Amino acid sequence: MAASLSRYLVEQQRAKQNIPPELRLLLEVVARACKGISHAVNKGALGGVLGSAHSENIQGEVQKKLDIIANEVLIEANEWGGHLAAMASEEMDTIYVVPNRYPQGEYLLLFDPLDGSSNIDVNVSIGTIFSVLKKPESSDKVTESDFLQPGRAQVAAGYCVYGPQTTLVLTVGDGVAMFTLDREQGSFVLTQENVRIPEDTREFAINMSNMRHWDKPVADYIAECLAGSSGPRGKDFNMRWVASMVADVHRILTRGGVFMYPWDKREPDKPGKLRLMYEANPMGWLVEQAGGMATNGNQRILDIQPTLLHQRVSVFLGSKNEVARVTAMHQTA
Ligand code: AHM
Ligand code: MG
Repeated sequence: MAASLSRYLVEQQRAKQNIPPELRLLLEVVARACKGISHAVNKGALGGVLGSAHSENIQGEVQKKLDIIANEVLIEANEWGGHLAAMASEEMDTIYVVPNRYPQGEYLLLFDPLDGSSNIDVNVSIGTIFSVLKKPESSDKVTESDFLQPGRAQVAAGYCVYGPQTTLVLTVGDGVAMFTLDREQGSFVLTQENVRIPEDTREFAINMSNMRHWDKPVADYIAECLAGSSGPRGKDFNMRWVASMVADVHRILTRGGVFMYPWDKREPDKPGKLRLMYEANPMGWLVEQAGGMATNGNQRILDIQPTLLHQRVSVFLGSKNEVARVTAMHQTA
């Protein structure tokens, strides 16, 4: 019988000692919350969950009802177990410290409860992204600055994509594993281990409507790809853009590709659209764990020292040789 997520976590701990019981509990709770979110997403109009919540998050983005529901599901599932000290979310201005009535654990959980919000109402894949850090030992009372650790300090990261299948993708620093939700059993079943991203690809993902706002290295790189077999690359490229990072990254983990959300001139003061702590860091680590590469054009994403919880970042990730190429083009620019 295929292994459940629980069995995978227990066996990983037995073999590698990399998933202590509190972390296992945390990951099982996150998976359970994702099951609940998957259920709400699946109900759609029948559950009355579509449409706008008529509120804004700290990034000034209008929240959808499901953004808020997913955020609440994750908080309620995680606050009482004793495994967490605090949580942070795209949908909350500041950190959520575990209330006094519950014991405090040593982990910090960050998430984008429902990534790809513009796709919720149109029935296109969306997902939950999460990142797990250890609370610094020096810290007594947990504060926002405890979260400001570079991505390489993550102890677990993953996402759950709500698409034709609901798939949970996880790393604890020992490769990437995928678990498909078996709705009859109500459990996540291990369906792929040792996920590897091909080093080369003929597929890129970028929002082409922003072309006129790009910086030169990005414009040059895409021009090369578009020139196809008669251009400098000597091969034709295909393009995909789901507008849900989870779905784009899931495709890249499955068959390769390069995903880009670069800085552009629309908001010159911001380093990009995507958020470092709960989007780029977990995705960057998953991609690296699968043999790919993730940079902001200048440096490895996981080496960026965060200064703000909701900090933004440029993102280039996926098949190693393409990410290396577009990154090198930034350096020679
Ligand atoms: P969100 O977290 O508010 O949903 O925004 C992040 C999403 C990513 O999933 C996706 O890659 C990107 O925004 C799409 O942006 P755009 O609509 O500019 O193409
Ligand atoms: Mg997001």
